[in-house]
Amino acid sequence: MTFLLNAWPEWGPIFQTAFARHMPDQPFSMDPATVDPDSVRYLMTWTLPKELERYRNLEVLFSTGAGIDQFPPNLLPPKAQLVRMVETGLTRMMQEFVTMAVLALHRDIPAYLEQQSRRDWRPLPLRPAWERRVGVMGLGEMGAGVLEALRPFGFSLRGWSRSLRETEDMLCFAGQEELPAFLSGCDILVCLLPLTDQTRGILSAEAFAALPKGAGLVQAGRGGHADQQALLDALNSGQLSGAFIDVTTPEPLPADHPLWAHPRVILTPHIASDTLAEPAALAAIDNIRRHRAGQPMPGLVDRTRGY
Ligand code: NDP
Ligand code: OXD
Repeated sequence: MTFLLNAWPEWGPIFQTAFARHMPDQPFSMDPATVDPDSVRYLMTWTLPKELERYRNLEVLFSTGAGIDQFPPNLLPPKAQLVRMVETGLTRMMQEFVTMAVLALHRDIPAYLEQQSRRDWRPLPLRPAWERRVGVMGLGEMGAGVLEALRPFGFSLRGWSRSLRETEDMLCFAGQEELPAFLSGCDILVCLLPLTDQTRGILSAEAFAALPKGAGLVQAGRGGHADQQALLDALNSGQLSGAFIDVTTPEPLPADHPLWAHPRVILTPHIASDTLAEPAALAAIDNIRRHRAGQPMPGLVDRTRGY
């Protein structure tokens, strides 16, 4: 019943300590060369290891991240359950990043950075938070966490998901048919969707055109959500007044890609949030306990939905 960790070497001692303290009966290994492949019941990894098919008795495949789109569906063991990372540290770091980006867009920081580069000292019209509409695509662990963090600033909040939410303190939209209505009221749009067949390319020319003129964008989902040419066109035409882009296709972008040098873009190397070793170990231990007891595991992926 081994738990095999395929991750950064520095995670090893942290997991070892956590298992020794909280689940001493659980065999733990980081070494595919010495582990008995038939004993591997649990595997935690970011990408699928090449020897995956040796683990014939694998029961749960844990992603070290919130996303599972890095796992090619056709290579996944058909019987293993798939669990993505759900832990509060990951959500809290995303709350920090998106709050920082939304406030920066709200207070026209991309425009002021451009003005500064021209030594242009010129105040732009101020707009209070209660007159700014912020919309979040994806209302899961990340999206819901971000909305909670934005609430105290008094923005007018809205959210879009696959299934309709019932909340009193924001406008909720659901499904493809309500997407244009949702987008038309987003002065700042935050993308926190998983990448699936349904969401690939969702930040399209049509979507950007549906936003109010001069909207801001925070793209922290996956690079595959955005049509990058449509994104550039929207920035160049002023349809988008500024963007924080944390995820791209490919990562990193080629050195000559226009997004690197765009005056209205703040580009970060996929750091909106990240999983830390200790909470990841604790999340794994909690899930193994639940799995052994036949209880539902937080982060269990519905393979038919793709997230
Ligand atoms: P969840 O699975 O908890 O939430 C996904 C949300 O997206 C749900 O609200 C779901 O709707 C909605 N959704 C899925 N498909 C559609 C669709 N076709 N149309 C409308 N809404 C849809 O995921 P998390 O919140 O934990 O993570 C979301 C994503 O954030 C990750 O998959 C990853 O891409 C990204 N991420 C990026 C990081 C970074 O550093 N840049 C770090 C961590 C995550 P419903 O509620 O109806 O099911
Ligand atoms: C994740 C990520 O999916 O860091 O956790 O992108």
